[in-house]
Amino acid sequence: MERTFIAIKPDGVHRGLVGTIIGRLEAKGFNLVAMKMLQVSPELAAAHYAEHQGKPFFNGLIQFITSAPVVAMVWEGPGVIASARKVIGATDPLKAEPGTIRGDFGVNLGRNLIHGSDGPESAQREIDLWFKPEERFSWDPALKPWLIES
Ligand code: IDP
Ligand code: MG
Repeated sequence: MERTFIAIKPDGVHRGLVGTIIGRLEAKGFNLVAMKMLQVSPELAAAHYAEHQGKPFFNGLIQFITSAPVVAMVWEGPGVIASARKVIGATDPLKAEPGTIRGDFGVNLGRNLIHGSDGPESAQREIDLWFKPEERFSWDPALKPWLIES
């Protein structure tokens, strides 16, 4: 079963949207298999956003993501990597469709509330970066037969 890394960024925490955001992923039918709140170190931030090193927004992004606690999670489900990106919406909240998290709750690119892995390789890399194996859980939701046809 596929897994993806999701983080509620400092703006989502400050704005009291943690429950709403988690609720959307739960309601979709995905399965929460790891979760913690943490203050991100500059080292973790730089490793997480390594692909953006050197871009004009990089320093501001690192400053922002380390400025207050984040809620880091791993979600599991069929096709969860691409589907969670759809639930999250386009990077720029002004371009994100209504019904998506960014489309419904954001107005600014630098304050877009949530991160989601963009593919299988980044998902694996980010899960390994943020969570030790013993912090991840494998469990079958009681509703599984009603979510997934066997
Ligand atoms: P994604 O989060 O939708 O995958 P990326 O292009 O990977 O988008 O960018 C990572 C994060 O960097 C974005 O979520 C956003 O917070 C920030 N970011 C991207 N482009 C800009 C920009 O042009 N200005 C400010 N922040 C940006
Ligand atoms: Mg990205």
